[in-house]
Amino acid sequence: MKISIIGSTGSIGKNTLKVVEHLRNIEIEAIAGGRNLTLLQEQAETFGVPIVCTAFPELCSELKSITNKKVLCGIEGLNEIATLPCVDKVVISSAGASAFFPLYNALKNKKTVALANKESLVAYGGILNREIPERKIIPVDSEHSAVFQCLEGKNINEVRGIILTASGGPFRDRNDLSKITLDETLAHPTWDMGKKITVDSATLMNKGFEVIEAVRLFRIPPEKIEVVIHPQSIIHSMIEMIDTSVFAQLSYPDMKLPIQFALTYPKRKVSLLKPLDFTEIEKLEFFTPDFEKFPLLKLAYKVIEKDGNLPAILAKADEIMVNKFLEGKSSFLDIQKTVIKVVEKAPYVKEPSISDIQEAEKWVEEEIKRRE
Ligand code: MN3
Repeated sequence: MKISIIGSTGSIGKNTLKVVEHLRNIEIEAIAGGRNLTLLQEQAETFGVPIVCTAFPELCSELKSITNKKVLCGIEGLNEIATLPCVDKVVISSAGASAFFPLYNALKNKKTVALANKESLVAYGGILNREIPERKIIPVDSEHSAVFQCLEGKNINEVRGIILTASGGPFRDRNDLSKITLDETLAHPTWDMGKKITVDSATLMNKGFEVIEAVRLFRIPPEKIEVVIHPQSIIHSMIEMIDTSVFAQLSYPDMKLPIQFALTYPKRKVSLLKPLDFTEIEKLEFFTPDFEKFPLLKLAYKVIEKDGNLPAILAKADEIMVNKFLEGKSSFLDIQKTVIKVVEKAPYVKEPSISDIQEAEKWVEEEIKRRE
């Protein structure tokens, strides 16, 4: 099988390469990254990848100067990598809503996409479902991979609901969130992830996005999706059938498993994970999320209920505020305060086009600047 990877230098991208190395039967035709050109070049050498691409056009000549591979650049480069005729599967693991165009083009060209990027589904998932109803997306996000695996062989009409699990983040047991520092936030307990998603896990915004992702991926209404806090992160999500039977997918928390399943699907292969030892785990706990303390989760439900351009507005507002928090320019609580206000004030479009979504994102940028 031949694949291309958009976002090979990020956290999921690096794990994808480990899985490719382990599986042995996959050829990588192209990889794309951002600013880490040295790593991109090293990856291309190690895996014998003929085409490399940086998402930043201004880095094009620098990339050309350090590699003898074919070099592509910018959004055109990403789109080309997403639609290479010889490629069967495209892994999209870059961050941010800019992954949308490669995703859209890959699906239009009937590629199967192993998707780890959330923002593109949250912001543009409604458009994808409307315009490319037959789209083939295999989720890489661990919760959605779990649901996808549980749904195999089931009739969606016999599913009563989806139960998404959440680790609860580092502040689950903290009452006062006003003095939280960046360092505390980035010390996430169970999963090893990028910075943006680590902050989103601490605010539970990540779980809110995942509710929206589930609505998009499985075409199921939000009221059928429940979030349960499960600190051990062993159950990665569940589905409940109309007869009350519940199916769950369990493993140690390691992104290499959902990545591998997305690559080998519909087959399974021996993985790099060690088998679950239930006596070592001892206990699996479950709690109701605190919607008052983490209002962004509640907001995500409201937003997907109304849908339209609101999920895109939510995602953009959160992206900007999390970046400000990472740069030390705003507090932890500012993230939720500002995001809530921006979403409340947003001009609502019920059935947005691609340009409506882009306009909404621009509006968010300007609105947050006005508030500074
Ligand atoms: Mn997840």
